[in-house]
Amino acid sequence: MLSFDAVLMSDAQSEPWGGQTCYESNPYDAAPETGVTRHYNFTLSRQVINIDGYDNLAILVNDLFPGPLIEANWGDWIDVDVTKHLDEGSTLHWHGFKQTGTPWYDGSPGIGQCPIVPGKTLKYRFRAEQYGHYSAQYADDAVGPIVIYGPKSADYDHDLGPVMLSDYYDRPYFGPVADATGTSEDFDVYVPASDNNFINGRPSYAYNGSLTGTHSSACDPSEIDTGLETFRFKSGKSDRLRLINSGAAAFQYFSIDEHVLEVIAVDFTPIKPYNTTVLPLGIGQRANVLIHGSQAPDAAYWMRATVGTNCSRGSVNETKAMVYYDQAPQDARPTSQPYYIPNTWCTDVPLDKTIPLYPKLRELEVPGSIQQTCRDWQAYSEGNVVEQSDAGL
Ligand SMILES: [Cu+2]
Repeated sequence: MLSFDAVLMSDAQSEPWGGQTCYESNPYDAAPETGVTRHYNFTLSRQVINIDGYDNLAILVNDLFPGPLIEANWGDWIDVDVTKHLDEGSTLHWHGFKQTGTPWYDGSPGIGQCPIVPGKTLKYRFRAEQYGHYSAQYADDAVGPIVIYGPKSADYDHDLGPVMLSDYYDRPYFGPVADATGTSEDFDVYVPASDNNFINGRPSYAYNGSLTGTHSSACDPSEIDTGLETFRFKSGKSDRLRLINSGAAAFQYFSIDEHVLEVIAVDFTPIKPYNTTVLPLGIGQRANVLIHGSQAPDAAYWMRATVGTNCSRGSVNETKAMVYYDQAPQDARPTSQPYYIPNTWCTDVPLDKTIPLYPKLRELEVPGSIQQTCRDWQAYSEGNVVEQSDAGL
């Protein structure tokens, strides 16, 4: 079963961008005027969910975890009516969107907007200026995928949709956020320890029973057999996966045993395709990969999201999903072995591997590789205290 069956809205193939291509049109500022608005209704509420054996008072969008998929074509407008049934200050952030002309809808509380009033609705309205995929983010599990369809940069047979890799916390965000932004120099304090790791909101390790409260070290999670996220490949066909690190703190390495990943886009930029077996993704990063179904029709493999433990901490450092070819028996548990994962200091893919297809983007100056070293947001060495009732923008 796929978590996001709705991927590929019915008119995604109408290609309203006309003859524009990834090679000749700037993916940053050439969005077509489609005249189309995609409308969504989101309701935020706190509810107890139990995904991995622990009761967790989570914030959900429309009672779903992960939240619902948003889909649009490049150039469309997206309207989201967000109704908040929560007593705490909250907004929704649409990660990856430029918000040209609509900075107040970026969803940063105290900066771009005041928090939504409890019981009230705020209409966010912004344009799909770029194409690719993104996530709407909020701590405490209110997170969902966004897919914007645009000119194709590579041929493939099926779009399997979003694959969200995410750390998970069986406790409210207040504690981990306080630890991460505090003054401690202790790695075991300022790097919050996650309780689990998920692929599309599904664990492959769980705690035993229906537990509440603080984890004790005596209670270790163990591997489970049911409820794992599952993907179906076809022998001889190629599939597109839209990877998103939608987590709060954990650096992820994505891999599928015995399969090469052809990377065709990173974040919102189509690139010259390159091959790899293990793909690193920092928080909020996205990548489009093609899998060429090179294995036998009855084969099954593990897909893995492995946490980079040199910069992230957690009780579960690897989560698996199942990949079945079309004739593989559904009850067969894969026995494949992982690729070696170079657990270095959580660095990005070297920039000489990610060459944009649109030539002008190659001329931009880039500040070297990205490292997860930033702990809090500072301007001129001063911390920033946000006044929620007086948004700065
Ligand atoms: Cu963002």
